[in-house]
Amino acid sequence: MVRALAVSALLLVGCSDDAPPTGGAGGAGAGEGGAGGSQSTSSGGSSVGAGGVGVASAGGGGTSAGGGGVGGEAGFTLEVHTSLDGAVLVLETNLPSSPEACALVNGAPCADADQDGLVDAWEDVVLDRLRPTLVLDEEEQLVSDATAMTGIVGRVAPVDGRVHVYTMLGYSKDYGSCGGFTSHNGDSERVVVALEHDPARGPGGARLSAAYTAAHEGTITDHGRVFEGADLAELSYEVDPALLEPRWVVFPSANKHATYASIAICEGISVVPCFDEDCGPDRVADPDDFALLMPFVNVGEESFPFVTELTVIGFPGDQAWVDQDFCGGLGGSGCSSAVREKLLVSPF
Ligand SMILES: [Ca+2]
Ligand SMILES: [Ca+2]
Ligand SMILES: [Ca+2]
Repeated sequence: MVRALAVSALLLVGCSDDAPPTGGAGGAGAGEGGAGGSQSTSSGGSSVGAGGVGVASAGGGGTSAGGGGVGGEAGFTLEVHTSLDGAVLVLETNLPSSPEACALVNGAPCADADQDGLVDAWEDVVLDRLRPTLVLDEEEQLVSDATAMTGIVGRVAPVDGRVHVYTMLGYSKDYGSCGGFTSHNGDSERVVVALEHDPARGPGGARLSAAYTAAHEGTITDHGRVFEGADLAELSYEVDPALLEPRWVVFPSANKHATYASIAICEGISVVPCFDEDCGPDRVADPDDFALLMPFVNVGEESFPFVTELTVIGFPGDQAWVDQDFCGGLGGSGCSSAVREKLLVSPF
């Protein structure tokens, strides 16, 4: 059953930074979850998965590290905020992204267990705050499928002078189109963002530099898109109801889960009749029931993984770093593309 995130009315956030001080508590809680250390962080994020909605997931993670669990050391209080600078999402945090800078901050969690040159707790903050909320179509079957599982397999790594944030959007099933045609176990979709360091936002500050939404990736009907420069203004944001700060929103097509940056882009795509794309909850009593913030797990890097097998995020038998089809924890054949390629292939 989908745990719907209570998203109040998809408020478009127009202006820059208005970060409410109280919202910070939620943010910090989330972040501290991440700060708990690489391993626990990852599982913290995912265990949330079992329990509840993404935002809760953040908080859930927080419990592991919360209350000074951050290495058990006093003297560092994680601060995390998101805001919009014009049309560009920015992340502000006092946790440095580089282990060298982090080592100079008393009490900060600086482990880099996946050895990619980024503080693991910072990677978790990024996944927590920059992963998108999914706004589903009113005909999306997973909303009423009590057996449905969803979860994000995440990787954060330096690539070509920027930081890439890979989020494999995992669904236990692709329900197919045209009455179940092309349905299969496991659905591995993704979005990817590239970040640039933004020192004005603190030692871990970052701003969105590019975003990619995958839609039928690698097929003849591939409608994936890269947003960069002025096109970043086409992305959609909501006020996260738990954090009261902006969060990215994307729109998966009904039952196939191709991911679009806006309803207009989704519904502007027509392939062939009956295979066209529908996005967004139209004519429903409560749109909040169709907002989904998936729990996440940071799987580290291929050479130094935090997680390999994906039971922790609800997909037993599936693998993060093996070149095998993703079956959404259900097994079978004719499933979806390997998670590994969703984490390693740059769309930029
Ligand atoms: Ca790292
Ligand atoms: Ca990493
Ligand atoms: Ca799909």
